Amino acid sequence: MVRAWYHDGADNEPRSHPHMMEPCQFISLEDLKKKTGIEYFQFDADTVDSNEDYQKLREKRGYKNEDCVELTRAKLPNYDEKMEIFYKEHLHEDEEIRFITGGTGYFDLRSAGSDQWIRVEVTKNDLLIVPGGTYHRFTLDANEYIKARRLFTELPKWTPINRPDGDKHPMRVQYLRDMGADA
Ligand code: KMT
Ligand code: NI
Repeated sequence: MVRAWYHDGADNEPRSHPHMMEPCQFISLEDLKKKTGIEYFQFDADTVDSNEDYQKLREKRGYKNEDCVELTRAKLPNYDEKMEIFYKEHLHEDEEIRFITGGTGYFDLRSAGSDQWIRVEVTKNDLLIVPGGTYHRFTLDANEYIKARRLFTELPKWTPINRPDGDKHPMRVQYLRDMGADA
């Protein structure tokens, strides 16, 4: 089940720590959407290929293709290097769609209005859509394991554009405009 909270802002290691504030300030899914534009869905990962709603979502949004990643030291070549890249604050031109089929991890998303980090804990069955232009980063938690499907339209376009290079990107400008005063 997905949960979200304001990150305590401490950038010291370990990044895999939950980094909740004291007391923890949780954020509802509704507020998460208002502040970051994130969309959230839940599907049973074990039966997803025969799930009509999942197929409809794929069709409606034009996600024709998907692949699968398993992030864990033993299986991923250049593990440390890849983890560094995922954890650098960045944005993409396209949406980043991740469906978690096993394990756990954290997506950190910048609130569009206040620029605070919001930490989203993902577990099996969570599907997140991070809009193009959203500054974000990803880390594994202390379990150091996640398995996810990555959905995309025609070709995967996950080139990370790090901050501040993304500030002037047309998708960033558009994203901030779309988020408007609500964020
Ligand atoms: C990304 O692009 O940040 C990732 O693929 C992170 C891991 S997927 C759960
Ligand atoms: Ni990304």
